[in-house]
Amino acid sequence: MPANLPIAYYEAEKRFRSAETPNEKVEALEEMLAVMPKHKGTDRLRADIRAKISKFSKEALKEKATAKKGGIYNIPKEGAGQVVMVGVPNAGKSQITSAVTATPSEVADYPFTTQNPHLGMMDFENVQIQLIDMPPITEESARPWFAALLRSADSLVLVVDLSTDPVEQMEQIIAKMEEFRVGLPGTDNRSERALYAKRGLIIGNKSDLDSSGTAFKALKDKYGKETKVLAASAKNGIDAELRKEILDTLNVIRVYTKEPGKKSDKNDPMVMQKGSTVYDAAESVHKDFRRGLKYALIWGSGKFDGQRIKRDHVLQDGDILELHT
Ligand SMILES: Nc1nc2c(ncn2[C@@H]2O[C@H](COP(=O)(O)OP(=O)(O)OP(=O)(O)O)[C@@H](O)[C@H]2O)c(=O)[nH]1
Ligand SMILES: [Mg+2]
Repeated sequence: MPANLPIAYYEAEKRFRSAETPNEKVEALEEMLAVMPKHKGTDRLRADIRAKISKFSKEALKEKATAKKGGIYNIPKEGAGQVVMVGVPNAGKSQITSAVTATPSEVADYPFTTQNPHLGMMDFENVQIQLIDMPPITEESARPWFAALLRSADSLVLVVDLSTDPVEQMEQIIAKMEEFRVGLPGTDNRSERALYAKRGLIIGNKSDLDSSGTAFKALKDKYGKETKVLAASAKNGIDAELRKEILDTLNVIRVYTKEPGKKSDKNDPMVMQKGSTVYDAAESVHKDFRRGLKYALIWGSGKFDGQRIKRDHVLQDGDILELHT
């Protein structure tokens, strides 16, 4: 590194390193070039920077083309929440998505099978959850919208392949997520950069190939303290327990209403944020009910079935309410 570079150079270089898009990188590089003294000692460095500018300009163009083609910076949310599948190539993201939704996503034994986000709805006991199967997080051309989708997701499901060093895959995923400034609890030791803290879950997939469970244990030991780590085999099917865990990443509860003297309709849950009260439930039924609510009876988290409860009572998953207005 040649000596006597001005401070402005180092500042631009710092911006280059933290730039998130090729365009930002090109801008920073151009500035580095502009402020650099021109003499023999900087010849090589200047050539180097020019090469980088050319590389990132091409990338920027490619991103623009992909973005135009896909135009997928924002996918409207549906159902109880939006869950994004994240992983390196071939981990089984599409296989899992296909196993739990009615819209199969292309699965293949070669990497980079999935090129665009693929949407599906997962049903768990009549709650609909939107799953987005993504291209591998390492796919550079997906960059411009990848970050946007991770940031706007309600939760993330990280999928790793237990048959090929899952901890190493996690490290790759985390490094990429950090570039996008997205993090899960316990997966990020440089957490000050993880400005978009997400809820989520880690699935060690292909458990059918991890016969002794050593890969899973290593994964769980390293990442299981703050984020749930579960084993699965998408090939053999995803069970209800795992679907419930995916629902739980959304931090929601299911609440049912009933009419006096009748049974509740279990096919028609209200999905509410954890911590919601009887008031909130009344409002979900009808906006005027919040004010009009006189009293409520509860089956579930009360002391006994049919207990008359306070209107600020915090609801639990599965509660049944009889609202009186
Ligand atoms: N043995 C086994 N193979 C699996 C399992 N899940 C997926 N596979 C296989 O792994 C390969 C990759 O699966 P995909 O679902 O396409 O992987 P992906 O993560 O979507 O891959 P990309 O779209 O390239 O990122 C396919 O050959 C699948 O059949 C599993 O639970 N067990
Ligand atoms: Mg795929």
